[in-house]
Amino acid sequence: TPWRATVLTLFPEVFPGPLGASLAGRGLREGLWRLDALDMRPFGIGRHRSVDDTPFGGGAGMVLRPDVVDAACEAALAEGPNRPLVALTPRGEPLTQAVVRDLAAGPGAVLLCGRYEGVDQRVVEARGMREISIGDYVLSGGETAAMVLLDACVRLLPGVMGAAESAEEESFAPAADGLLEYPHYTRPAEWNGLRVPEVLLSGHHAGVSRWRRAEAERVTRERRPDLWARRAQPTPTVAGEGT
Ligand code: 6GU
Repeated sequence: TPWRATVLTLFPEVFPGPLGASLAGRGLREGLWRLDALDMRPFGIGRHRSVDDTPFGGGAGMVLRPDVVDAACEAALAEGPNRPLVALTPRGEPLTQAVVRDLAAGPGAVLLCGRYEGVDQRVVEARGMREISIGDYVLSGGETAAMVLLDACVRLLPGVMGAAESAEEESFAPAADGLLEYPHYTRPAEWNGLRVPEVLLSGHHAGVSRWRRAEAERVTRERRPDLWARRAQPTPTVAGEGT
């Protein structure tokens, strides 16, 4: 049974969007994972199928009703039980590669896309939803955030990424020691008068490795002092131990 995502949304027509292309799209077509966009509108209340209402206490915008969201959750979990519920919201826990690895290792996820000013907090808590944000900026809705989260998860699933696109040594993978990636170059060796760094043309593998490590460290120090401070420390070794 493949990794299964159900997206709860008022805009089901935007899915799969970019997830239908490239490696994620091929994986979808090959049945390596599954994506269902579940329209919350049919769970709306009354003749107008209302899904939202004005916030208690006043303020701008509209809030998704807890009864509507709860019914949509119930329908999603009936189709694929034992999946974590995720609410995409700018007030959530930051999305990191550790969160992605955790979700990708499970059976899938049910993703609630907020719209308007947000979702009634009671259903978030009653359903034990994990609130997740994709960064410190404001999106008009959770759909694009759900796509980001799914892209990050799906590329870790067995068979989705080819050997050539190995997820092993890139930024944020454990093997990268929490550093940003070194820069990449391809042919031609000179373009518009700009040379590729000579060490990369040398065929000297140890030299290439040292240069890449130094570049990864430099760019991490310059752009991400937060990551640099928390980077993996070299493991102390004892003389004569190991190989
Ligand atoms: Cl998950 N949703 C919205 N609406 N805005 C965001 C976000 C999510 N993450 C960052 N900004």
